[in-house]
Amino acid sequence: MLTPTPFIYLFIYLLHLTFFLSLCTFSVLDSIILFCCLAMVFCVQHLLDNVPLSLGFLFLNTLFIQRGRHETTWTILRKFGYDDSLELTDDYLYPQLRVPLGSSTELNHNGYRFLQKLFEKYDVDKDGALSRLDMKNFFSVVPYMPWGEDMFTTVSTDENDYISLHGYLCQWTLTAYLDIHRCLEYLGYFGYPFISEQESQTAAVTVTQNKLEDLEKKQTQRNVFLCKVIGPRGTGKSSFLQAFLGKSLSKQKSSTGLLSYYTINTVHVNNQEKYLILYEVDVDTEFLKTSDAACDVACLMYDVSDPKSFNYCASIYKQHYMESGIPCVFVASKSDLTEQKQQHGLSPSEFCYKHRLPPPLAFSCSGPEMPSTVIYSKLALAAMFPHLNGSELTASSFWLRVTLGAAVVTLLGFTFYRAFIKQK
Ligand SMILES: Nc1nc2c(ncn2[C@@H]2O[C@H](COP(=O)(O)OP(=O)(O)O)[C@@H](O)[C@H]2O)c(=O)[nH]1
Ligand SMILES: [Mg+2]
Repeated sequence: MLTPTPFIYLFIYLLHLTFFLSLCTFSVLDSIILFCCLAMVFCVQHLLDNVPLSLGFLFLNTLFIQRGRHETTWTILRKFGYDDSLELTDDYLYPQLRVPLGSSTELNHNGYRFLQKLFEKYDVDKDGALSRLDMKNFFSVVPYMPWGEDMFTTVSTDENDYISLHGYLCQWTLTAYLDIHRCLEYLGYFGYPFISEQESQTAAVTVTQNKLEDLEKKQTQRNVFLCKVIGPRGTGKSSFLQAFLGKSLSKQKSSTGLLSYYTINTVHVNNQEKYLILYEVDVDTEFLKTSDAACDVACLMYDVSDPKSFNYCASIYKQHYMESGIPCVFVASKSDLTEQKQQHGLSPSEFCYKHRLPPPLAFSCSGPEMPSTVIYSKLALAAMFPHLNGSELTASSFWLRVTLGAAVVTLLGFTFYRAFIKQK
């Protein structure tokens, strides 16, 4: 057996390199290259027992792939006895990422840039949307389709019901927030580390600071917030979620797709664009554990035309949110209908006043026009600044006015006093 020295390794790799760099520009010669490549690999492997050739071998195949000659790499692999069922290693697909309790996961600039480039690559007709066929091609490198039919009611779509770039980025944001390990796996299948020249998929992700630290500092760097929309069945929660995607009630009724429990879109808060996730919760089916209440803002929804509905919201608030520190916003849905007196002892406004909550926000999506987005921005605002609940905001502006008034009175008093002294 030959004892290889570092010089021999270098010589072999240089030989590989020179050979391929000089020939691979001639695409017709691919088969000759392949033949020589295999011959060389076999010969050298035969000569040098256990010599680690994987680096050179990978380099050659990377060259082929980069030049769009994928079939050559497949031919090489088949020559070595592999079939179509190649699997990536778990180490590669599932890189370690620690997400401490109280932190969340978001895609960062690297991640969005990579995903946008992928979108542009698969948007063959360049119409700014992925058709069903584009989507199928897009996910052909993943062993299973990660997003189901409900994706079309989770994010905004264009007039053909195709996924727009905005909707696509929203869907990725949701995946990164809800299941980061799944998200890293997909990024792995799409070749993120190689294409973006990063060590692993984790470079596309940011783990946010603990929420408690945000609360202490009264500010946050987060870009994605979760809002639970809670209320009895029939209140209009699903409609509220779909209205967030810009669909009025009549438009919602004309679409037949499977309704998602999640929707995600962007909102503007203090001139910043943030992602807001809405998650629908039926009070009668969920809320078995305290952890079910966890979110960045709770939207407690009652139906103005149903006298019993506010009772449910009030009891959920008292049981799960009153002491939680989670900001709560009451929403009076179906405000286009005649308001009925709620059976609860206090009226919704009195209840909110008593608990130092902002007064209920009226909402309706029954009109033909696109539903207003104001209410969603208010929810995101409450999520971003949990320490400023509505009543505190009102209170602070009240104290601001008192302070300003006192300052003006003092100034006037001082001016009169000076004038009086001068006259004397
Ligand atoms: N008039 C009116 N009806 C609404 C409005 N929003 C939803 N609905 C209707 O209320 C019913 C229940 O709505 P849905 O969103 O399914 O309630 P969920 O069970 O809380 O998800 C449906 O028939 C909707 O058409 C609204 O703003 N105005
Ligand atoms: Mg529903």
